[in-house]
Amino acid sequence: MYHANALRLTRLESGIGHLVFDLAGSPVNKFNRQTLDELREVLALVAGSDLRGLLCSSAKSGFIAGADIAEFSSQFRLPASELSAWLAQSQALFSTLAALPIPTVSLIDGQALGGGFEFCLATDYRLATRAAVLGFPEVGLGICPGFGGTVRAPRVMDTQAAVSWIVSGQSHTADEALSAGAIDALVDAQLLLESGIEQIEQALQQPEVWQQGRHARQAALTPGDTGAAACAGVRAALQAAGANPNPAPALVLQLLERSVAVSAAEALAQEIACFVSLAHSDVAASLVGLFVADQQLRQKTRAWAARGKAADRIAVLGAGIMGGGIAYQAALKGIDVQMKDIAQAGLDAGMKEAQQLLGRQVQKGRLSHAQAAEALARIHPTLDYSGFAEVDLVVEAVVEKQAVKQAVLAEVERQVPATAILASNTSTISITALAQPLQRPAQFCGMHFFNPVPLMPLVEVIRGEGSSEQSIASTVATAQRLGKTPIVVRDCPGFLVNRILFPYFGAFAMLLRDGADPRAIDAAMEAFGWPMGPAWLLDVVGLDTAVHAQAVMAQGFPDRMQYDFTSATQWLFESGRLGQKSGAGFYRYTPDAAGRLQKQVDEQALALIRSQQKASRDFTAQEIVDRMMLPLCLETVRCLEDGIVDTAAEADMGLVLGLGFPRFRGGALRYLERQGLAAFCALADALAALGPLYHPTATLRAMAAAGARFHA
Ligand code: T1G
Repeated sequence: MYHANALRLTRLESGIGHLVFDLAGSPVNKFNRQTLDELREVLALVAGSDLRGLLCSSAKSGFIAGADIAEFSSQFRLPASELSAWLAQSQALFSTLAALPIPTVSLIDGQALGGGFEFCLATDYRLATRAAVLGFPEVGLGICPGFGGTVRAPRVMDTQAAVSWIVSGQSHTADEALSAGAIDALVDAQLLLESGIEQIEQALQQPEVWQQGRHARQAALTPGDTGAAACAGVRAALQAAGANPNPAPALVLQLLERSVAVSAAEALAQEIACFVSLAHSDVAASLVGLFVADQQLRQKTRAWAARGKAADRIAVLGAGIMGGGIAYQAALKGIDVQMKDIAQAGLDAGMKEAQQLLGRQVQKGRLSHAQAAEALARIHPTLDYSGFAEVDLVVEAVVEKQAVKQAVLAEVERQVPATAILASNTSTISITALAQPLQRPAQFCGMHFFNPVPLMPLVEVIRGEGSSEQSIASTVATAQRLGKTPIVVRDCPGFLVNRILFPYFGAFAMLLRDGADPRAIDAAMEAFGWPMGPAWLLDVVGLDTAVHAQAVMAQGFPDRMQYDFTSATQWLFESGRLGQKSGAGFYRYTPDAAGRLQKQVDEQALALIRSQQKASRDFTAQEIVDRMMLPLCLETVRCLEDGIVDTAAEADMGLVLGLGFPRFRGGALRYLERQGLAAFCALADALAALGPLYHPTATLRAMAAAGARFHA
């Protein structure tokens, strides 16, 4: 009856229509403009036909992934009137579906999220397989459902569950959906179509039951009943969770509190107003921007990985925290690992680290005891090079000293097959410099993991001057196989993430020099959205590591990273404070009953810092944020200009994944862009006396003058 790019409609023998979603050229079905246009045509066709009922299903592994998020960035820049009109049109479409004069059934196998779930809610019945995943992820994008979800869900499902699903943004299994009343029945995948036909026949035999359901979904939920009570429960939970920089959960809850008490028609209009105000927020722009950036990054990664070959067998040199973590990660993903160290004690520590990490997976129910034992057996500790003749990739994770790394790399190069790739897990040292003593520099690159390896998703894959495309492609493929998100960057001291982090630490050092209290700096930066402030972060990194890395950065970028004063980090380090690892740094750390380190104020450290300050001085939170964020953002700009990273999207993703840059701010370049490039340069000029870390580049000034942007 209908066959276009996204939708097909066929007439089954029984006179029932079967609508199939199958968007050409896309791995998922989504409501992009074209699909919505086709849906309009199909519904008009159905309304004018003699079909007895309508079944809706998907030809892909998922049902429908919602509205097309890739279209949001441009849509959300539309003025309120145009954005409202788009939503009103889509809502009207779903209302047309809900009002068809025949029974309608969604057959859900796989994900039905956001607009995809809203579609299902507009049909009379929902049958799902065990593979179904349902939910409203919109708040995670800083918005709320916009195709009638806030109106239909509380009227179709258990109201409290509906409110909680919408406000939390979480996805739910088919079983959860059944108990929440989000689906009518769980059905075997092979019987889905047949069950749908039965459901329609049943509705046609009992039209009053079928019609009654529709009528109930148009009404207000009576005040004082489940509607208000449901919202009250969720409000208490939301308040208990504390302040959230993302306004969407609180605003959508406010919307629901109002809209459950009015008619469906009125509630739909209220939903549009809420959606538009959220869509115009900075947070939505950031979160949607990150979704698109992630999509772009994944496309690049796929292209790289397709040209390479993931390692089947790897070796790790150095069984410290990083080496042990990398070995664990590889073993977890089914890869055999030789873990070499020069000391038995090192190997024991590395094995203990892996064992503990696997034990935690068992505790959390993610691995069985047998699976954990199998993974552990994949790690082969060794003091010599046994097994190295069979490896595809060696990750060097020995002490962060150029001469030591060079010697170790030159030695291991003689032990591995000529086809093997060597990768250094250095965090700062130039890959080109490390390649100097190697016979096969083309097969050498950087592979920088972040600590703790199992939790941090980012791996920087670093191209030295001599690294071949093939080595980079295979290292990307291996990082992917390890379950990580690789970003390919060009070589320089610190690469992308640490090159940007160290100017931030430089800003911190200057604030302390100028009289600030480290606790005030941490408080301001945590309020800004960082998971931990810079003093706390330095304690986690280790003050010895930070001092050492700072020296490497100063040598690499003496013009702006060589300081003419001694930093507080250096003072503390010299007084024997190494951060968390020694129990004291900027703060003091004592383990609680569960062995987790608790951070406490350390008067001794504060006294030491004060003794180096000319005078203490209060800075406002805004002053602190400006002084801390400017060098970080400007270094990100320089990395982009120097070609260390290819795109603004990758730079921002790198900071979010590698440093925990607050997601709701979208990354350094988006944050900079939000302030306006000209305003940002003016702020930098006002702080220019602090030194070259605060000086905008000529290109940034030119972009500001031309009104250019980093992100489309
Ligand atoms: N829009 C655009 N692209 C999407 C998409 C979407 N909604 N969902 C998936 N993709 C792309 C994805 O980027 C990837 O692209 C490819 O499809 C395969 O995805 C008005 C406001 C559905 C659980 O937030 O959670 O509806 O890498 O590799 O692991 O109320 O994708 O091939 O270029 O992730 O099987 C709400 C987001 C929108 C769902 C599938 N919906 N997607 O996971 O495959 S807002 C979402 C997901 C909305 C209305 C509102 C997952 C998935 P590429 P994948 P997967």
